[in-house]
Amino acid sequence: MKNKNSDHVKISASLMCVNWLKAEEEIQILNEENIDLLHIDVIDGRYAPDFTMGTSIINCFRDIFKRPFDYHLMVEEPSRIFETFDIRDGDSFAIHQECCRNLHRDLITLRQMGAKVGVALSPATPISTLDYIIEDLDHVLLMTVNPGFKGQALVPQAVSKIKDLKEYIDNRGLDVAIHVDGNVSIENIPTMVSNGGDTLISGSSGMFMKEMRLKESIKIFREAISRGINARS
Ligand code: S6P
Ligand code: MG
Repeated sequence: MKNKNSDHVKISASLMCVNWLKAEEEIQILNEENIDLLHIDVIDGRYAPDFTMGTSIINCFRDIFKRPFDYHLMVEEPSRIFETFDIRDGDSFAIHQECCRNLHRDLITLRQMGAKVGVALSPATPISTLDYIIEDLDHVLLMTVNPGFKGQALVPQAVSKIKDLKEYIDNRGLDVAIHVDGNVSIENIPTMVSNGGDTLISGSSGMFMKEMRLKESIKIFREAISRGINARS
């Protein structure tokens, strides 16, 4: 049986939410604190508003962060840019269901390039769009805000969607992890975890907060995860 909720909920820290004026220092803290993954948002200004980082920026952090990269491509037809990434052992990519005319082919291509693969769903995209593809995935990235900016308000119905997705995966006896991305705040974390989140994307609302030191917010973030694990049935 797969997707048994384990007691280790992973944290994937969002690079676009670090304080860019002291980015290296903050990444070193993520290493010291054993943060599992670095979440790399790539936005094309078409599928989602704004632009984030290209590989000249992303690759600056390649050797600083000591663990795998967790790419999230909010890009129309992302296969156009797969070749630009320096894919290393353990790296994963989530590509949007809404952006790929040949989703299965794109996932196979990424796998052949050595990456683990996931599909991202925007809040309004139904779970049923994963029919016939779920068996091929390592993870599903559920967005709990609309793709684009940091610091957005939660889309509340996307939190119950985590529970529905967990049931969907368990009913099929699969081992596909659930990643939760968007407004992962201290207040929202326990429900996101008890509903079945396996990896949380930590951004501006739960980890990179102006008024709190990073080490302190990581501690509080982990305590909120523990409350969520304890609340699992
Ligand atoms: C949003 C992107 C996210 C953000 C993160 C922001 O399009 O996919 O990964 O970086 O969610 O976090 P927060 O806490 O500001 O919502
Ligand atoms: Mg993201």
